[in-house]
Amino acid sequence: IVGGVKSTIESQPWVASIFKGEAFQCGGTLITPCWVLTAAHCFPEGAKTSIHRFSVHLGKNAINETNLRKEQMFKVAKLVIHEDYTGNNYNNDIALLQIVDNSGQCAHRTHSVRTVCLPPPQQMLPSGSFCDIAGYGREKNSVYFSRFLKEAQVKLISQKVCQHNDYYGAEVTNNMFCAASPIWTEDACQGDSGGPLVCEMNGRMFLFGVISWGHGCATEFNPGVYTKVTNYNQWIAQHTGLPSFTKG
Ligand code: 4AZ
Repeated sequence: IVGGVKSTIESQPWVASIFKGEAFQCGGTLITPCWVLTAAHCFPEGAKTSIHRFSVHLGKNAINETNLRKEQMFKVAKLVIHEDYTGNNYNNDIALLQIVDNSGQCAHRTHSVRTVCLPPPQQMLPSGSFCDIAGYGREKNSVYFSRFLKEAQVKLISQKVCQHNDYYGAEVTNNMFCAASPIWTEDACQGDSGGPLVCEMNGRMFLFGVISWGHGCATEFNPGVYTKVTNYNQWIAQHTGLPSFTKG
């Protein structure tokens, strides 16, 4: 996350971190005790053959620190990459991980681990709404990843503006939306992908976006691009067994 502030996992308790072996790979979001939503592009070349190499950590404040009293760790029981994901333009950049711990359990709710709500199908907030992004990714266009979880506020940009030629034109499909800070100082960056964009609605936090891509980080006229979660209620329901409309 570029800009923003150091966060704590207690204020974004749905944030998951995905590791491949020892290497931090991507963010994710806990949507049910057994399922984490993330980005398809976190799993190049399918990765289906190597799911045993992945692990998912919940309740983590710092990427290179393990606090066993707070943290919950899982292996990946199942990886579902969207069947229409296209790597050349990141269309349908969404994937699900089914998590299970060594004793066969899913996540249990604590102060540092809890599920986020999913918004109803096709529900979209008006452009100009402020939402939060969170992750352990790069802090600027430098080589450094953040040691701690960070969060930042970004403003939703209308589809019309983001698909304008001054912005991303046709690179942004209707399965994506854009968000940026008004003065281009806060943004998601490399290492944040797969993580959440959450917005408050009626006093609850809802997952509207999966951090997906963008040209650079926090650069003028290059907003962050997010997978539009509300286009995938059916797909999520089908693979997780969640009812397709959850009241939250
Ligand atoms: C990435 O490489 C990435 N500024 C994620 C988000 C953004 C750029 C790059 C948005 O994972």
